[in-house]
Amino acid sequence: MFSSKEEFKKSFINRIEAKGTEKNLELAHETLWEMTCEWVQESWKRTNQLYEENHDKQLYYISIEFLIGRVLGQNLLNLNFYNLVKEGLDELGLELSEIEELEIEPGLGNGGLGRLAACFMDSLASLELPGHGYGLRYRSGLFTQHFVDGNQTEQPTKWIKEKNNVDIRREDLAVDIPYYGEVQLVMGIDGMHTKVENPEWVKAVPYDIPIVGANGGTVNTLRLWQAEVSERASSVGKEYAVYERETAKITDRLYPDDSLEAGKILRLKQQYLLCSASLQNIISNHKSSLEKLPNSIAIQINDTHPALAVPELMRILIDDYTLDWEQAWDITTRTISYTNHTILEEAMEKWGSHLIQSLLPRIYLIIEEIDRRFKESLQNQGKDDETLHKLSIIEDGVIKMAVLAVVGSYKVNGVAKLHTEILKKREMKELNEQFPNKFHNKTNGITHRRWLIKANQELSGLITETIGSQWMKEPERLSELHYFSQNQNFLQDFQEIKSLKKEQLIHHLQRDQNIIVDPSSIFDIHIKRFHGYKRQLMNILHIQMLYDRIKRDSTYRPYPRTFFFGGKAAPSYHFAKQVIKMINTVANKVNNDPLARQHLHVVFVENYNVTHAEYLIPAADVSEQISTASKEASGTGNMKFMMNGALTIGTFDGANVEIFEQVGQENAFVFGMRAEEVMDYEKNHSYDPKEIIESDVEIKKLMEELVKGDWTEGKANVDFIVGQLLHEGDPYFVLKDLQSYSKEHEKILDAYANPINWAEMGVKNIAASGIFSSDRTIQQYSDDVWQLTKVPSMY
Ligand code: GPU
Repeated sequence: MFSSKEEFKKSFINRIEAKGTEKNLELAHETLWEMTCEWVQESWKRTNQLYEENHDKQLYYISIEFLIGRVLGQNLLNLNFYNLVKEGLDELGLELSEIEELEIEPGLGNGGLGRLAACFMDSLASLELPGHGYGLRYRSGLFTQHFVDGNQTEQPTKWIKEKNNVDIRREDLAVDIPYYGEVQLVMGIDGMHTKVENPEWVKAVPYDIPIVGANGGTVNTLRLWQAEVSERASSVGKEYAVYERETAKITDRLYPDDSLEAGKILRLKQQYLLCSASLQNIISNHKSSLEKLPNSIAIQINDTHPALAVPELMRILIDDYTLDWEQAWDITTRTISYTNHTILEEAMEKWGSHLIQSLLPRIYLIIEEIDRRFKESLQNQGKDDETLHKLSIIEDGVIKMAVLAVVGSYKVNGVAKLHTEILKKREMKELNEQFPNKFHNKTNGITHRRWLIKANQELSGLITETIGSQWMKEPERLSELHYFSQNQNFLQDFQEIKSLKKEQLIHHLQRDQNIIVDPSSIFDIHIKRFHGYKRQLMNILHIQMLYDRIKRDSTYRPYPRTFFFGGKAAPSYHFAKQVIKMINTVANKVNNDPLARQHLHVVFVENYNVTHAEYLIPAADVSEQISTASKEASGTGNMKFMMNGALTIGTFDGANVEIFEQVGQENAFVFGMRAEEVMDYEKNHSYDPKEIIESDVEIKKLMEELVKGDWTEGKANVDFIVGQLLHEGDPYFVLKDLQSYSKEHEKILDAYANPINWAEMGVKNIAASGIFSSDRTIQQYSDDVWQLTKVPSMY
């Protein structure tokens, strides 16, 4: 450790010189990384020692995704070394930000769910709570996206390097995972036991990533499993080379395509490896007092991908530790809790029984027994067939993972108030009635350390100058800014910082993708995964409307706007890919039209990821949160924008509802259908987009142009878009909400015309955003679900 800039510089130079090679940025990165690892190491060791000595209750957060983003800068910041290192390097003629740019971010997640897990890790460590993550170490993270003729192409992202990786291999903690085999009863000294004979063993090797909390005192662990051939695999019933290949595939990539059976087996193998390896690892540390397990650990499963944790914990307790069913069930259902992240029917995981039965025969028997006992108890309570059907875990040869997760957990939560209400009143109504105290809400949050302190150091600095630094520890104190929302000097400073962040984004995009943007335009940003319900299509249709208005009406000359898009489509999600293609086509047309270009600019940021987000969000004036009401469980991008002073244009969906509640609807742009309305239309099948088209001349004209192919390139593109809007009945109510969306955009222009007023609204958003820190979310989980105790790091 060092305590001054001079010491840092000395130590840095010594190390560089000891390497004796040519000096370059790469070498500086390597050196700084090594130094950071050493600083982290000390606290990591001490944190683990403390946990062991005190027997503190530990939380384990199991998730198929952890979208952690770049690590170096965030670690330096949490260690409180960032500024010192930055200044030290400056004096040596090096730019810390350039060194940071050399890090390839590990894309171990798709979007919101994975980024939430990463924010939670940061908050747990920062609140000095004993909470760790378990995930998978995919060799290729989320694919790299490129556009070729406007179409998305996908390339594997190799993030693992030869050396200096962010994680540390722990060979000593490897465990074996059994697949296939035959279940047999064997006689032991204390009676009959179940055993799986001749399984195909795969070794799971953990790689640990230190999670550095604020001020560097607490360092928790994110443990990622990698599949490898097992030493016990000599007797596999197939050719060894085939076994080797199949094994390597297990942790090869995130969400392998599961449209075919082989892909389904692979996903199931991943899920089981994650659950079994994590639970074996957890239990090996607690085997001396298994009856007390619910007092010494809590396990949170992040959606249903890790729902096999329920039968796997049962298996370990019964088969490996000879507990009887009742005891094991009691322990399991007081240890595991579950978070639901969606009500979209197509996203609810279901597995064919035959798949689980053949790949995981013992697990299948346990699920069957859980289901049998549950059904028996329901029948004893006199439940009708309809209720039995809703509550069954196994039905018609299918296993419903969400029901398994609810039955096997002591607490179940949704991720925003509206979402939890929909779960309780509709999607999981019968389950909620059966287990009235199980369901609760935990509105998502984001770590203000990455999304404000790190991503917007200038704004953080201004906030600290204005209200002191206590807000960093207690983000709800951002409310003290409210008072300054009338202060002209403060508003001016805020505006200057916004301009600066715009310049930084422009510089970043120019370097990365050779895009040039007008810094004085309104930055209107729509970044998230591509999905029908997120309605990127509505945004681009609106841009077409604006283009038409500019062309048609010589008095319509709106203030210049740059519409940014960013996001990836799942490789097999054809409709989403067609929307991407269409946005690129529209961008081409609009950006190359000399008249329209003076008012509109469409920018599609290629390969949207955490790093791009850190540039985009602080530069935003307008945050697009326009999902079909009821479909977005929470959203978390919405919170990041708000915290950086962007104004939201959004529907009453997910956490938007709570954002509007906090900041007041007068400081946001709210439009569109309510969740109730959408769900009623869906229930009665009573929405007909043709009625909208017939009754609205502007939309009618737009549709005619679309059909003619004015806005698309290639027949497939027209067919998909028109097919969705017309023949498939516009399932996400794009046309229905289009005019109210457009009106709200006009209000944005009016508001922006008064810059001081606009800044005032932005500041009010920042002031109201503290509650959306994931520190609040994590504290609530801890109080209501996990019952963790703070372990002061004494640092
Ligand atoms: N979400 Br299910 C994902 O990112 N991936 C998933 O597989 C599922 C949900 C998202 C929700 O769509 C989003 O609304 C929410 O904010 C986020 O999870 C975190 O809860």
